[in-house]
Amino acid sequence: MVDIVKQPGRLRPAPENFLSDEQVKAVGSGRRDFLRKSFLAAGAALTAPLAARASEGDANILQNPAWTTSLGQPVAARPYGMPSQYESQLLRRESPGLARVGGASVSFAPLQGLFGIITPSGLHFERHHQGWHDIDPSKHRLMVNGSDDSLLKKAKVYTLDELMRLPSASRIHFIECGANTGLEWGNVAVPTVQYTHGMLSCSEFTGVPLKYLLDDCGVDYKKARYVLAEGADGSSMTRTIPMEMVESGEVMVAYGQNGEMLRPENGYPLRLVVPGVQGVSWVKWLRRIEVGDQPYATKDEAVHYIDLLPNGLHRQYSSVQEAKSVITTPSGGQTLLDHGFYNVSGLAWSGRGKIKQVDVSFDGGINWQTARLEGPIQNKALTRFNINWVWDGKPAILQSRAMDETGYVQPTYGQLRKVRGTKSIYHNNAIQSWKIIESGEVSNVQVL
Ligand SMILES: Nc1nc2c(c(=O)[nH]1)N[C@H]1C(S)=C(S)[C@@H](COP(=O)(O)O)O[C@H]1N2
Ligand SMILES: [Mo]
Repeated sequence: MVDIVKQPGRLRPAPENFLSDEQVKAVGSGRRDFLRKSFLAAGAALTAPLAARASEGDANILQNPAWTTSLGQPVAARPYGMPSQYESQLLRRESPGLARVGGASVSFAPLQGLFGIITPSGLHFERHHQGWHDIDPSKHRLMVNGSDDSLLKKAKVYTLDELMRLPSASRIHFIECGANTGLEWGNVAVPTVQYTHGMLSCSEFTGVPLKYLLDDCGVDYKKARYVLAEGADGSSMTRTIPMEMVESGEVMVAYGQNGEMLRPENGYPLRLVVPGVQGVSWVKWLRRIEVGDQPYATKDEAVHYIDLLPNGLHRQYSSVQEAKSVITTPSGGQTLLDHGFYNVSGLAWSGRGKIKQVDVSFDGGINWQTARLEGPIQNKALTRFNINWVWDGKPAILQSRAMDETGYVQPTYGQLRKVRGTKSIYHNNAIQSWKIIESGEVSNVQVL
């Protein structure tokens, strides 16, 4: 066992782990030199000898700060709780240059600052094709109909109150945009895990299994093999979902997220939850479900969310997110301040079920060690892994490799590109590498 007390490692703490607005702009314009310089400047301030820093710590414990001798704030000061003011840099951030219009944009979750598997609702990533709305739930309706009347007995329109009276289920699932890590297909594009993997979140969702509503409308499952989900926003977001997924009971019409109603940015008051499937199918502000006898090939299925293969053909309806993982601590943009012990931590997930094993390499994929998985391990949910590491101060390359319960193993960039080429945008699940140099700086690199 590693002696943690004798070999304490330290990461540069938040908020310095996060990019300033200037740094974000510099990244957007491709100016990597700006980043490097500012991290070096910040590093210089931290070179005080260890002993000096330790005695500072000792002195602090002898002090009597104001909060030990004064009255605190009243319980009613915050009817809705907020994070500490000292955590104000932990924010979802937009990707400059990725979308020109604020409404049709993406914000990335700050994975480098999150623990466990649940994404706080206020830090859930966002992807809107036409901006978000705060819809009055009393005016919102969900219609279930057929593309042809013979596919069901009776089309129905539900109010939110009606839906909330029906038998409900609560389940923890990840949602990942199909374009997550999309910028990295060709080469290293962005510096931090927030931007490489931050179109990923995990919540406990509560709602009605869609199967229940289809049964209620008397759907003929022999003929109706697909459903089309439609959102109420201006993006005409529509996605085909195969009926087997609905029949499994996993697809939900959700109104709850992490114990409260969905946030407006995430589809309040109703969103479809399609476990394991790419985010675009999780239609927000859900207003209509149509059952049909064939896939719909809508604009978001025929033009977008397809994968260009090396032979010039496109993959379509490639919707299940294959096993993937990433080390979140330490990760790009962070700095290791000391040699010694570190808890290396990350996330693994698979759209095909549970995570079975995560292996971690500290030498760019030559040797692998099995990480600890934090249980209970759930179906199609993020799984937190941790592994002990003692940094000896030499350059290292950290990688994680997930395996799911089907036996599928997350590929290297070399393996993935052999099959998929480099021209895709979507569905990049390659092994991520973080390089650590002698100064302790961590950066994004690609290892084939
Ligand atoms: N109605 C509607 N649903 C939508 C979208 C949208 O723009 N409109 N964006 C989709 C995409 S591409 C993704 S990745 C997820 C993002 O969900 P989130 O914003 O809750 O993270 O919602 C999906 N559902
Ligand atoms: Mo997406």
